[in-house]
Amino acid sequence: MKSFAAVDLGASSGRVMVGKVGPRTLDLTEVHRFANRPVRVGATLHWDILALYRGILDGLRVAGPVDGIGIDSWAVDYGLLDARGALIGNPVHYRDERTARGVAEVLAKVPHEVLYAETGIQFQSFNTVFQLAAERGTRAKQALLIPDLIGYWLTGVAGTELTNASTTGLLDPRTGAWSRGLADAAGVDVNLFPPLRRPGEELGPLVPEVCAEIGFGSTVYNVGSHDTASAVAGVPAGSGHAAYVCAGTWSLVGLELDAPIRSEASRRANFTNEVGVDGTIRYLRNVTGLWLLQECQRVWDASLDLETLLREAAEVPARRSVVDANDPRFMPLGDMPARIARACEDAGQPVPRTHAETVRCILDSLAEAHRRAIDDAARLSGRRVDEIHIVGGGANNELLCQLTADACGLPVVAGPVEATALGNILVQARAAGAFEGGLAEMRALLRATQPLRRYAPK
Ligand code: LFR
Repeated sequence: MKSFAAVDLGASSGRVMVGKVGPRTLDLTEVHRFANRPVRVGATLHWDILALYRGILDGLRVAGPVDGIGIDSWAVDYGLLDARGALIGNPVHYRDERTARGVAEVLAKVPHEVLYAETGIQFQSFNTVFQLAAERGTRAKQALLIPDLIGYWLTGVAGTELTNASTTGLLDPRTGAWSRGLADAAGVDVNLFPPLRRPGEELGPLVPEVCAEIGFGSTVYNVGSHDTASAVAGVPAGSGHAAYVCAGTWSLVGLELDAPIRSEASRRANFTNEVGVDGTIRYLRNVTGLWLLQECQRVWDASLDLETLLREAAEVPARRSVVDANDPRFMPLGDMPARIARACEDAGQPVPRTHAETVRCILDSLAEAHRRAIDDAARLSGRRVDEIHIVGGGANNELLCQLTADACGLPVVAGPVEATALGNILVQARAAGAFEGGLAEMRALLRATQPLRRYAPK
């Protein structure tokens, strides 16, 4: 049996998890969790990247000697390095509003029809292509996506991991290579990114300074470094008729396909074709997920107990107020309860008066958005869906799982909650020879070892 550390950075917290893996064993333990608190400096919202890095080093020290380390995080964001490899400023948060300028600049040169036909990537104002276009007069010599930046600090080796590279909006998912012509047309220098690496490729050994700091040496492996790529690898589906919802800050809702779909209907439905582990395509829609609830909790009292809130929300009559979860007004940080009240009012729906009613409105709205995304994915791909897997933190939310089953009229299998860390670890384990097989074997191991809960539609 071998053990591996998964570094999993989420929008609100980072975790270091240790997985012990053998041919029939998969045991996961969380060894360290730390807050991820963005910092506004002037008008710009930043990630506190050094605080995250410190959390990672602390976590690795607690993890103790492991046979490998894999890093995943949210997508699209990056750090810029100067000619000496030093970071130029803190990476900017994808919820920062600076991207509007980049969007206008890129779309004036390349219409979205062309971007989509080439890359299959959904329109999001924060896509890397737009963010890079908004960087004016930068003296950067290199751009490293967040997990690649951490990997660079740990090993001294710079690479661009493929699944995350696909979210930049600058990569052709059919060839797995940069779309150089498109990048040139958009005025973005794709040479800022170091060479592409596939999940499972070794990145390199830890540098001596890191070994001294954490107390052991190890190897960093490329994994599905886009958290959603690792989460989808960690979906315990046994059939080709499963849809997934990776439910966390976002709900990423869709299907695993062999090839991208870049039709005009797909573009209009804003479905994305992100590259997955082992050359799969993650055909999905970003639904504004539990972010809605997280922001409400932040604005209310942080000490409010989520379990109590959810229990009370379960007693509120169903579907009294349902709003469009993807309404752009919900994107930035802010007073979410007020925005939801306003959205209900604008839609001519009863305005929630209590915390419980607001929570119920959020969960009914997410369940409805899940249903719409699954219906659209099935229609656009011509695939039948007969089961829904909910993985990630949202798999712990019983009300959300039940409401999703009810809205879709399909059974929901909930779990694993830590699908991302498990997907991260299984890719390392395979690369290190502790496990053999493809995604099907990984998923069979997940079904055999991880607790899953079923919800029948009512
Ligand atoms: C989820 C996620 C989504 C991506 C969003 C922004 O954590 O990675 O897949 O669209 O964050 O990067």
